[in-house]
Amino acid sequence: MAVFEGSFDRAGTSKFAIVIGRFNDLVTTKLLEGCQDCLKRHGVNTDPNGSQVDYAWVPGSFEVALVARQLALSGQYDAIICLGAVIRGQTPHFDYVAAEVSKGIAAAGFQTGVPVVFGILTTDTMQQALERAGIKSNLGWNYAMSALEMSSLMSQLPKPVNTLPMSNMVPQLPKSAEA
Ligand code: INI
Repeated sequence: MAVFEGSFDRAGTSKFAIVIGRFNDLVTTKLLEGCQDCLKRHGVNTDPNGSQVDYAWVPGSFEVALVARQLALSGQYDAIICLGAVIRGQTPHFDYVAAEVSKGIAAAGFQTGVPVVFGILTTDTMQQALERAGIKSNLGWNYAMSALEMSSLMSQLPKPVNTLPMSNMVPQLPKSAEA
């Protein structure tokens, strides 16, 4: 029998996409920097003109999962990293955005079989978010580590023999729209 465990030594050949929310970009650009720093130090070429990392900017965290799922469905990436910052305000808006983005990111991974990393900060204050995006530590680094580990782990696992349940979850175009 086997023990499956991700390693960090095949990063030089892996492909990643990073989806970043512009909302609270004071925080998300810092998460991105931490993420890129980690990938670079593990041998990944993070240049957007290179062949290893693509970037997709979206308006806010609510849109992250949709784009992550589409990128995952392309079959071009070993892992997708989602970055966003949802910060509690005076209204319940936070709860709706936080709930949808977490469910959406989980669904994107389940539906596609591609690891989709949940790099969305959910904090009560901007101060707490900034502390986690560079002032004290930078969780962007941790999210990149998760992507490296999961892409390596998934490549080692036995391949699914029956993909029918998953393909059922991908919406099909109505016949009339196909021609
Ligand atoms: N988007 C965020 O990424 N973080 C937030 O804190 C946030 N708040 O609080 O409103 C936020 N809202 C925008 C949302 O993600 C969508 O972009 C918008 O609703 C359009 O669909």
